[in-house]
Amino acid sequence: MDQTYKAIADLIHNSDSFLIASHIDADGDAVGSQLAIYSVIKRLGKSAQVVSEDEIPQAFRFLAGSGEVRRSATGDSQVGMVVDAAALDRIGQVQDAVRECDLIVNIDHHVSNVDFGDYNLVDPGAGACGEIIYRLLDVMGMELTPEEAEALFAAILSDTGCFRFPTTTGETLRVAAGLIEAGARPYHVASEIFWKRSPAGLRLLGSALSTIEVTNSGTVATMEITQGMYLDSGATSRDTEGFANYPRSIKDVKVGVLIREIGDGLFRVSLRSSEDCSVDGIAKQFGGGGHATAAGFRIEGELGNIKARIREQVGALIPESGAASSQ
Ligand SMILES: [Mn+2]
Repeated sequence: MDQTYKAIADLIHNSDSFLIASHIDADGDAVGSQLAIYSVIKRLGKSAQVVSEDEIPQAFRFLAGSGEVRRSATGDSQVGMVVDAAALDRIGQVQDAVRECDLIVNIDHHVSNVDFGDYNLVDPGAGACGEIIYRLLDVMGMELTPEEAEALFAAILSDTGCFRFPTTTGETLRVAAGLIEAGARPYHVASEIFWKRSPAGLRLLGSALSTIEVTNSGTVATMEITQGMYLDSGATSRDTEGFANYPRSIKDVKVGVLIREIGDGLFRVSLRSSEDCSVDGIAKQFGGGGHATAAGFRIEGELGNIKARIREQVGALIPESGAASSQ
């Protein structure tokens, strides 16, 4: 893997134009990794564009450069850099522009990554893609600016659930320490991501919490947000950052499910699970992806049916014997 770091570092130094992309349903790791590499490439005097098909969530708009993220690519780029995406189809329409690039660089930490790049820097042991970017920039000999350090810190903080998920390693914390020394402010990043909720967002959380249903002998909890709930609360999908952790936080629940209606009859499902229960396979079955304990997918249909299908799939995963007997 060390050689891959070196090869990508050389490629960046020797190329002129870059298209930087990440997965749809942009999250902190996607945005933070993209913005850090974007900033470094621009500092090297090269041309770069950073593209995210989906809007940058409000929680990550404090990051420097987030206003420069485009919704679609323009012109040709030599190098297509794809970060935090297990496969090219995870980046949405931007994949067409990435495929047009002379070379594709794939930097990721999903165990399900399909090595779609000409260069594949995939480390499933990394807590966040931001961790890999940190090492790459080190190999490139780049000293991070405080803004770049903060983008990577936001990536790691959000993808490790504030250093709580089992993906957090000593190396994760060493990288985080390096980022703080380079100028990242943990309190500032945490406040921007987690403590900027709107009253409307909390009203939405209140009505979402009241939809929680615990099934499968107490091991599965679902929570839902419909279009009507957005209208009633005055909140938007941007206010739902972190909501997926609530159903999973119930005692004895092994899989928490958040179902958000993102269009008429179209839903985005987020799965969160305990360490002994991998949900990435389920997300994959439904055409999505993710990690062992945090995954997601989109699905069309009727809400009741969707919940039934998810409970069935998740139920097959959880051994009944270990389940709690009551809610
Ligand atoms: Mn990630």
